[in-house]
Amino acid sequence: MAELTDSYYLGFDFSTQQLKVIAIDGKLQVTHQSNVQFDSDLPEFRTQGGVHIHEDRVTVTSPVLMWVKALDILLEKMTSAGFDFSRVKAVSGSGQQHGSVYWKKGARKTLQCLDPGRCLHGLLQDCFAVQDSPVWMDSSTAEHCKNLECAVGGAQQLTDMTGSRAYERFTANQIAKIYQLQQDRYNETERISLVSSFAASLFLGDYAAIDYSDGSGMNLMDIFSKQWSDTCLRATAPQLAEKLANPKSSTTVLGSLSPYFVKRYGMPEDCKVVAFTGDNPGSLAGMRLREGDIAVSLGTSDTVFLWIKEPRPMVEGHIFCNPVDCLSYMALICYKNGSLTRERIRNECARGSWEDFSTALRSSPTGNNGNIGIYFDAVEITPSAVGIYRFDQHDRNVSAFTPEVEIRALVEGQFLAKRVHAEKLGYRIIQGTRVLATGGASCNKDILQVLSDVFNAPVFTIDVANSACLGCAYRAVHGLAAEMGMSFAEAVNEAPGAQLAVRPTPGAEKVYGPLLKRYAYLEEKILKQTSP
Ligand code: XUL
Repeated sequence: MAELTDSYYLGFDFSTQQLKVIAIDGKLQVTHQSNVQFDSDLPEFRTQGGVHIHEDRVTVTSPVLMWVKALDILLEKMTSAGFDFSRVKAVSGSGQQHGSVYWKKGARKTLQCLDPGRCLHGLLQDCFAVQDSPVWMDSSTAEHCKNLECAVGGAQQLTDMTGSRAYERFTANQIAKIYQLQQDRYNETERISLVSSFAASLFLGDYAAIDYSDGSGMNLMDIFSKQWSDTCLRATAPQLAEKLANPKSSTTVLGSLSPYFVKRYGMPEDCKVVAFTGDNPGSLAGMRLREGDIAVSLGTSDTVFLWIKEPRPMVEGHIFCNPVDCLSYMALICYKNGSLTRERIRNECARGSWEDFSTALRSSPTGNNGNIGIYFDAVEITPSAVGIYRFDQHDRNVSAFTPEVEIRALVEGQFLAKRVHAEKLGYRIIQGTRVLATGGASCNKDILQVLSDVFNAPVFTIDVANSACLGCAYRAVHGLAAEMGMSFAEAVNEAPGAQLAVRPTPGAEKVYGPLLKRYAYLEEKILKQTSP
């Protein structure tokens, strides 16, 4: 027992606006947390929200040295707070997905012999060929996306192989842009890292491999063979395979910690570095999603995370390799019309009151007497469409619903869409499936009841503040356990669980079965009518 509470595991999260750390002990209890805010703690880099939005409005970058300096500050803060580094058994972490870091020729040597008397920021000043790293908010690479899709035979072909069609923020397209516009910098580059593998490299004192899960967000990796696709590499930039090196499983122990941290912070020599991954994969670990589970985050935008065994990549949505089980996959689906649309309908149909909104849900029948509504106030991501569409039980267009019908149509429509899209990607509800709900609207039981009824599964709520960071502390624990053959679920079994919120209403399945089919049909119909 003493061994369990005596050991610490660290999870770092290099996110867009801040660097965070969570320490847990061997009983998976959080013992320490800290963070560094880029804008306020590092004002010299003049970022807003951790990024620089360039004059063209579409180029978005972050200074790579800001991330390095943030790590110096965070570790100093932990020292001042009395954190006992000597007990740390393993570290892991996550980074905002898709962003890329360009290490200059010779940087590997520098990483391998860091002087513990100096800060990382000073030591790594000259290690980057590109100072301003492109990040996920960048949308300047439309032309490179077209080229990449063309090179592999189209959007669906690229999706079939890499799990996603070409996206502007995805790393291949960012690398292609750097090669095209800054060829000298590209040629000076010895290694290209993702934000996650860059951060792991700092701890390892050597270049860290890109992990399969974050590597799936690049439009470069074949998610089935887990190797770089030659066609994608060639279409992106020359000599790319050697600049990326081979990806590795997300649960890999990459090696022992760099002597720099042993000497400077008193961390143990045998402390291990477990592969870092993307923040969304990190969150899946933090939520402890299991096979058959679905997590629904109901925020400004709605996001769905799925655990999938046999994925069917579609041009809408992303399939990534699963960060905690290398035989599985995870899918991510993003919706733009989330809370803002729910608030608009609440304002228009429930006098701005969530209570009245809930009353309307409780007093209207499951299945809304066959009425279906599709509400895309802003151009939706999944699917790409805009406008408000209402249908009666015979699929006839209607121009308005009563307020009560409108409220239920919105909530049912949003959840029917999520189930239809999830199943298109290969998701299946199985015995024991849980729906994990998070985000603002997850505190409304009447909304959760509809969610539970549409998925015919119990809904649990979880606190996901810092889920990526916590998930990576769990992954640090699992990295060591995996070497002894233990699964992630077994390794983190003792962690605090999710709270049961609601169970499906008996009979709901019968009502929603036909509605799911109709929703899929009606969405297709809208897309056909509105596509140019
Ligand atoms: C996912 C994505 C964002 C970033 C944010 O595809 O682009 O969620 O990972 O950190």
